[in-house]
Amino acid sequence: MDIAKRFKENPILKPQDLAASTADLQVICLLNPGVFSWKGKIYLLVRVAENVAPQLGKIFVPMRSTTDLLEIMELKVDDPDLINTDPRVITYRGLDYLTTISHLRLFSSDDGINFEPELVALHGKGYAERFGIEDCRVSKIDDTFYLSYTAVSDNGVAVGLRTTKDWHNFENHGLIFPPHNKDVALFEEKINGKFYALHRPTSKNIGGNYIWLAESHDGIHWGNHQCIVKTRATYWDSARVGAGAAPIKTELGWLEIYHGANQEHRYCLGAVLLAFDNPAKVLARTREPIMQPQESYELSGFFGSVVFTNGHVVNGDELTIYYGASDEFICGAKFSIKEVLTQLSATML
Ligand code: MAN
Repeated sequence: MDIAKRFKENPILKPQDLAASTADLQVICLLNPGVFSWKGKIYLLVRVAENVAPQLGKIFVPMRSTTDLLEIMELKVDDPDLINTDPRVITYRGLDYLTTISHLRLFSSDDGINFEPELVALHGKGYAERFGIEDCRVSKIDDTFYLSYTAVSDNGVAVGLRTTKDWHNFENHGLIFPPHNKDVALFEEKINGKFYALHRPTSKNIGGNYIWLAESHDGIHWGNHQCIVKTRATYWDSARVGAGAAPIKTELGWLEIYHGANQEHRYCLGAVLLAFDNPAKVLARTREPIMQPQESYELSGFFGSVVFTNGHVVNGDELTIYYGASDEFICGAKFSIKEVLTQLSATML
């Protein structure tokens, strides 16, 4: 059952609201913000996806060179070596490329609804981020913000980590999970002295797109990987599942809002509950989505029928998620944590 109370102001950010990062580019879509509250304000670290202006009969593929300069590969739509069936990704001569290049831009707000741009912009750096950086989770552990994001390049889809204490100086830790992996959310407190993170490796042959748990002594080097949440045949989350933002501490356990998609690439949100001192143990999982694409801005856009979250703020019982709608707009919605837990308790395993 959809129990989300969407902001009446949705969408709260649209591609037209932003200037492109350089004169050569246009902002095509805004997606999947990381979220945190800090010094009395709410911040969104928005994924900004760009490309050059479209031209009839042509496809442009933006990427960075090995020295981090912007390069555009130009293809003809009728090129026999081109497979162009997904607006997000093309295949050319057997290799996959993204149709936009993403970076991350910071916005702040006093009321959680009206957001103003800040000066911070993070771009891909180096060979593992040549196709951009995406869908950043922001977890605050002690006085450090951990930014775990999808790093895309011709080497694959991997997970990069940068840390900051002041949103001014950033330390780049390189890749913390090699390809193919994404959707990494660090728990915001240590459990029995160890860091924990959810991640989503993909296996193209045996296995699938499942949520895994990993542990670490320093938040950078990860081990003891355990597969904890799988796709469910015939359900709304039959093709892929992936973690949202950092798990939320509740009276019943760690509450994780996750995304699931079916074979038709319809993305919905669900919830799982993990045991406090052993988050590898799944206590409950919603059968139905707690949110599904239904508003016009969720049903049609750059890639329709998508609600996807990787950021939220918690205030008592009120959970405010920020989400990407149809891979184009930034929106917000509120949940009652009690209500989500009620849905979950019906499925206690
Ligand atoms: C998928 C989608 C895209 C994303 C790529 C690379 O195709 O999630 O939005 O750009 O993966 O992560």
